[in-house]
Amino acid sequence: MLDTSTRISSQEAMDLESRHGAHNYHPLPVVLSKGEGVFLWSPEGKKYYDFLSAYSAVNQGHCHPRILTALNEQAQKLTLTSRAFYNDVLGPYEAYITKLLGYDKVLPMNTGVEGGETAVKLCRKWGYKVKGIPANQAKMIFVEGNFWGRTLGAISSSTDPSSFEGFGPYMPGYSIIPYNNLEALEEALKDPNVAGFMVEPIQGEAGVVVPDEGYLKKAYELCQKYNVLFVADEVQTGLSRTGKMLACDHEGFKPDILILGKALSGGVFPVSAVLSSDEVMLTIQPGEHGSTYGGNPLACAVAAEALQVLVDENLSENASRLGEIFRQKMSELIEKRPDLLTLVRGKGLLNAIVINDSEDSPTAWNICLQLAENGLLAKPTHGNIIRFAPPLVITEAQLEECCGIIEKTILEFQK
Ligand code: IF1
Repeated sequence: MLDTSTRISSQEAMDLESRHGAHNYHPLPVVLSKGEGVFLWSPEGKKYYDFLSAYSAVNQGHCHPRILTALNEQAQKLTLTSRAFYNDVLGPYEAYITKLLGYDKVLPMNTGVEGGETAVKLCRKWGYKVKGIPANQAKMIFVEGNFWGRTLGAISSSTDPSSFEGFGPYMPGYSIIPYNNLEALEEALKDPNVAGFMVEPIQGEAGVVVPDEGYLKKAYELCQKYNVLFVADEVQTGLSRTGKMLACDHEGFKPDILILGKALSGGVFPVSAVLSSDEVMLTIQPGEHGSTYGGNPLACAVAAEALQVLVDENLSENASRLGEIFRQKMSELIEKRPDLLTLVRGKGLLNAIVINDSEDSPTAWNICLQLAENGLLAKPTHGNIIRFAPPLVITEAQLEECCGIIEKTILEFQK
């Protein structure tokens, strides 16, 4: 067992990672040792507000007591059976989540990208067995700027060289069209071999790119018109983050296939889920898809509690209300530093500011370094964009304090 009783220093932690770990990340030089609610602490006790929320995986706040209790209680009983057998937690969880979100069935997986892969496989199976697409001819439509994970299936749809370069050859059967462009979508949908259209309601990694009001609903209606499955990747936008349980709820339609991850476990354990109708879900028969940990009792106990916390603590409403305040404050700040800031955009508590500098400038990174010094953690995405996404349990007073930290940092910042 790792001896964590004697806390190592931040420097020791970074040195150990550099020496013994793959270098597939470039983290901010911040080491974290404890998390609670909206707060994180370094080994030396420096306290931070978390404005990244592990990319929207801790919507419920770090180490939420109810979710930890669910984890600890189930962990004392049974953690994993594999799906070779039934267990007494998966069924109740499946009943709960399908009722809560209004779907016939759920296919439980572990990571967000496994959810995406599952959704693509469901589209293809449905395409062959229900739509009648000729064998191995099924197409998937994705949009420029998408990000749904790091598997070969996911990066094959990417338009970001840092995601796909050097990992070819790529998955065939993909069409990539512009985001937020209904004409391009309708043109692509005319191909009778298209099985599914996968899209993020708001593009997270691309820099919190919010499409035009009505784009999603009209895209869904076009998919219905051409008998194509609309797949919403709500791994990052889902679960109250944008001010509704699902980002698609803002436009009042239900995606044919819904992918959830991240905050589905409140940041406590990798849990993802794909939800859909019987017509779609039952195209996959026993033995045709799954995962060792998919639907394990521990994940189900944690996820059920994590979902209930969203509902009981009205986190969608909190995100919606405080998001308005945040964007208003940022707009006022932009007027004070138009040389540095261009705009703020987002929905609920998924927001970003665009820095008035080139994509490859160090400005956004340097601002984040200064924010960390001032006690607030955020990270740039795509060079000149800083995402701001605190846990949804943040109070108005805490948000005001954080806006003060961001304002102080921006007003003092010199390029
Ligand atoms: C990393 C990015 C965000 C996602 C959406 C599926 C997945 C993700 C919309 C896959 C994952 C994570 C991956 C994580 C950082 C983070 C991220 F910067 F990589 F792109 F949020 F924007 N759909 N996003 O955002 O879920 O398999 O990771 O559980 O370090 O790669 P996953």
